[in-house]
Amino acid sequence: MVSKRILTMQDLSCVGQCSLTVALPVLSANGIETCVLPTAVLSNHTAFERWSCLDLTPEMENIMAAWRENGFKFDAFLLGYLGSTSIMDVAKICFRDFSKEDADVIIDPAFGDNGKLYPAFDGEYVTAMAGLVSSANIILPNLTEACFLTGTEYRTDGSVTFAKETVKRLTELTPSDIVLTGIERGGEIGELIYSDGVFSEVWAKKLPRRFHGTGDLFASVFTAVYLQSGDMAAACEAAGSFVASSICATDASHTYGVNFESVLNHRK
Ligand code: PXL
Repeated sequence: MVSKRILTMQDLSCVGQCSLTVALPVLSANGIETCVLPTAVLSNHTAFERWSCLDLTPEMENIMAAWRENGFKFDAFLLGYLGSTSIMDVAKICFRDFSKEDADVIIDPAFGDNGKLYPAFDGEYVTAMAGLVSSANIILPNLTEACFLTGTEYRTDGSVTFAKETVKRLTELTPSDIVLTGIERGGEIGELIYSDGVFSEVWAKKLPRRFHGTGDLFASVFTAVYLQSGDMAAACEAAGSFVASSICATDASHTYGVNFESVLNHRK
């Protein structure tokens, strides 16, 4: 069987269980040939007090020049935390030059959570991402990102009607399918899927603890299952369940990411 080949483009945080250090093992363990285009090298993710960051935009261009000569093409792309607006222009060139026919472009905007932007980002980054999502065929924003992208005030009252209105506003930015992640109602957490003009919802029991990097984990499992099944609801269910198992496997003293490795490895 020929496996699908994906290119995942996101930062390499050396410590912190997020972005590439999550996407690479998860996609590979799911049988997908996983190629990487690191967009930046950070000492660790930006929820730690200090971090260093080297923007790799110039090297990405060198890498892509070699790839053109080698004739590489990809069946799919998964984008997460990129790091700077210049990388978004590189990403568009990358889709143009390295897509196999009908390649899937899955973009997790990955710039904020809990109503706030991550520390390294500002309005300019959000505007550039609002432009980039027009190239996607699936986007995976959380409610914070959906609100920033559409200029909507963030609300935490768990209204599915508000989530639907926000998704409708996102359709003005992109023709893609939309999976709004991590929406909450009562004791549940779920996804709102918008595809071909139709909404559907996936719900699961919400766990009381929150950790960093769970959005990246969700996006990686979602992408793996979606590429194999073409079923967005099944991909949301699998991703939600994997994230929940990883949270349950994480010790309370471990604060910067989740113990997804033990779940990948089928150990308790
Ligand atoms: O998990 C998202 C993420 C990825 N990469 C870096 C981050 C964050 C979230 O803060 O800082 C560098």
